[in-house]
Amino acid sequence: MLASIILICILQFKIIENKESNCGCSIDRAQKDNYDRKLFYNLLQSEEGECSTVTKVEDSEIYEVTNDMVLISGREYYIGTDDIIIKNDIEGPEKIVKLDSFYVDKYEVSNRDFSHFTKLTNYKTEAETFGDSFVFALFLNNTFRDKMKDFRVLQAPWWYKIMGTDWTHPYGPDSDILDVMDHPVIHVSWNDARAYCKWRGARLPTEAEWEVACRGGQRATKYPWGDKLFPEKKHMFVYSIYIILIYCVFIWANIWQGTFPHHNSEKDGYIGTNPVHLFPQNNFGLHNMAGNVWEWTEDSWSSDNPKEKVKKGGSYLCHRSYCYRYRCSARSHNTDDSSAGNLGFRCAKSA
Ligand SMILES: [Ca+2]
Ligand SMILES: [Ca+2]
Repeated sequence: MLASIILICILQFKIIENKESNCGCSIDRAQKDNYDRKLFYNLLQSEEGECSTVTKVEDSEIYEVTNDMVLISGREYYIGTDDIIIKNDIEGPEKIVKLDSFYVDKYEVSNRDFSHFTKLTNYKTEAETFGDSFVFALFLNNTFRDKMKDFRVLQAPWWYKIMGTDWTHPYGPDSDILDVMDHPVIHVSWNDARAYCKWRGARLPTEAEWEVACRGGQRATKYPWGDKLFPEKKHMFVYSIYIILIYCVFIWANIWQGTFPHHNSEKDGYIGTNPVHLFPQNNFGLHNMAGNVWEWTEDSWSSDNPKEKVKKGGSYLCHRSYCYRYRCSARSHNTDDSSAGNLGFRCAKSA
């Protein structure tokens, strides 16, 4: 029995091992008006070659699409919440929606799958076209961060607009994705995400579809797995004359632990993104609906501004103190051409 209990805990630990109020919620391309590209390049050149090496994915690598889709039956579902936490986000009230049957990706779209798309179509993302995207402060070295301080987002100074950042260079021009091919693709805009899904014969999920998928068939639960963030399970057994208790903590999602934005304790094992197949699946078999990366949906935030698109699920930068949005009913938005290091997507398809 002791061996069984230890095995349970080891398996849970393996899951963890293997496996933001603004957390990137307001950054958008509209801020490019204040962006001094000449200054950026002068600063970059003064780095004595640092951040100047461009590493690309080898052309010879051809990847298969590895995402699977899960069928969710059409019927009436509850979405939204009466337990509203962020009022300005219009999280509630709870309401009934009637959905037709649809498929949704089991995983967030990975770098591997997105690279398959770009190799076959020569698709160029908006971050590649604009020539920049937003990188979180902790992923820049101190010297470079200091030089780039004028390129911070005013309302969220932990975001830096860095030239040469795109999905293959997620942390600036000297970074690459060779070791993170199974992590979610980031620095992709709503338009990029739509193009990818269309290529696969799919589409982005509507907000209602995404939220139903997140809840895994449950009603009014905060998270894809229930109401408690990281549930504990107690195992008791008798060894010799002793009664021994072992506590195993179930970690379900990659969010921010510690004090945002300066200290991340990495209790869940990750300071940045995690591989798309890690952390437990919900009742529908879907991984990382909460946390890891925000996910684009098809819907506009409001009819007044159709360019603002709804994103769901929160990210590895979300902390309860600042961006308690890793809940199924939580929502935020960005313009359709925005990209950032914590924003990805998954596809859906009508059944
Ligand atoms: Ca984390
Ligand atoms: Ca996610």
